[in-house]
Amino acid sequence: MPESAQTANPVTFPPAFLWGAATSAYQIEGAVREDGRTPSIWDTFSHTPGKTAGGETGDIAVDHYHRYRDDVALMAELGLTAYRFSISWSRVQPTGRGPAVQVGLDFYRRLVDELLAKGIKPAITLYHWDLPQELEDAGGWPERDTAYRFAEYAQIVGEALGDRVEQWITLNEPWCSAFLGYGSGVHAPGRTDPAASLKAAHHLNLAHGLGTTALRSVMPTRNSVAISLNSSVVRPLSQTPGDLAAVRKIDDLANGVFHGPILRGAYPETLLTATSKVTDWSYVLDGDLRAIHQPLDALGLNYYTPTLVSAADADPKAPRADGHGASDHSPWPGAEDVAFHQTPGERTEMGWTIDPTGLHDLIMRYTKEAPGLPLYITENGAAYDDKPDSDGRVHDPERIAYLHGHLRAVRRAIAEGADIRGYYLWSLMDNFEWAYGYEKRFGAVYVDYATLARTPKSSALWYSQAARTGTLPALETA
Ligand code: IFM
Repeated sequence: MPESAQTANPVTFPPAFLWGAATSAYQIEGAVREDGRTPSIWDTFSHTPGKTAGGETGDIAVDHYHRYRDDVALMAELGLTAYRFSISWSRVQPTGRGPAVQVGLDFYRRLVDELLAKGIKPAITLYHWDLPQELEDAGGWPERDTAYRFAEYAQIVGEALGDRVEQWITLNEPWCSAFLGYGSGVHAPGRTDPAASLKAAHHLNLAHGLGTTALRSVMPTRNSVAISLNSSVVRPLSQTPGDLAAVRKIDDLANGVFHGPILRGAYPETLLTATSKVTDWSYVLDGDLRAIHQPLDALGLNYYTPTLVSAADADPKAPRADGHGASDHSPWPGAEDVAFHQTPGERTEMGWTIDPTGLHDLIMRYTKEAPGLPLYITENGAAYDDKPDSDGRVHDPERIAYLHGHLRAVRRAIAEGADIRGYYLWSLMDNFEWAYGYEKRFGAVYVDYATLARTPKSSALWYSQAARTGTLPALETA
């Protein structure tokens, strides 16, 4: 729709729609050695030479642990109505097992109280990739016991915060934990073992199921339990049978491996067949699928860009890598016959093509596949090379255009019947972007890494207006 038409037809959201922003513990907190916190796999990985850009770590990150009050005040000034953050497991349960450290839980109690006092709805993610190192030393996610440890941790946090936090997310993007962590090795713990990555995926699913049950055993029934999946929108390069088979394979490995057991109680047969040379799935024990297939209260969708694939033999020179970081090892076990392509169009600083139709398609897919399940966009956003002007302001029109396009796609899906309850912009502020270190800025708020001063970018002001009015501001006024 041209902008003039958009001004004539304002894009307005339902009154109860949540306007949020998201972060995660290791990316923002810093204070990695304070108050009894022990190393997580990301501390170990980022301190291993060559693993992150410039050897950067989350040691200080953006010092949110000490500045959380100011950060919450900033969210309130921006008019945000929701905030999604994650808990650092090793701050709460330093060895990954046994009793909780109260001082660790106290930090999150204070954060939640601050949010509630300002009328901002907290949404807790229990696991955003930072496994306590001690659990990795005991085998990590390929080890079944890690799922039981997660359930114990979920119960501890549910008991401590379930009285005041209604929205709960068990895992963030388990695909990344399993396949970037244990397959391609570009994420912590940096292992490159295709069989272990599938085993990790199963134990993450089991952790989600057992964690959901554990949370519900200690929390008021009004609370909502969800999972955030970075479900890929997989598209074929052409309509040939080979390219369509490539889509099936990647869709199973990106999506079906999680939503199969979680939403339907079964792994897709096509996934089991395609990976049969990599693993025999014998670690899926009797009762596991029942434990995983818990009714959900909502589903979180994280979306950035679509994935374009073909059969490898259609284009032998096409890359086998997919934009998830450089590695000689593939994060797609059993998919050596699939090639990945760059979707045409403008890209963000991550090299990810900007395509809001992917978000619309993703929402409509789950609207069909999980009828009646409320959806949240738990992450969406873009990295740009933002720099302050001479006046100290940070103008990021590209990010405004990105948010505008994607929020319009959300609104279109609502008009077509999708039950989307809220949107969490990734990210509230610039932060540690994993293997990319601090090079990629996803924040709506700019962070000066020398002083740690926060400055809302023009996108934050644009989003603030949307949050306050429930209507997307026109692009030209931004
Ligand atoms: O920064 C990450 C986040 O931790 C998980 N989802 C994708 C974001 C951008 O890469």
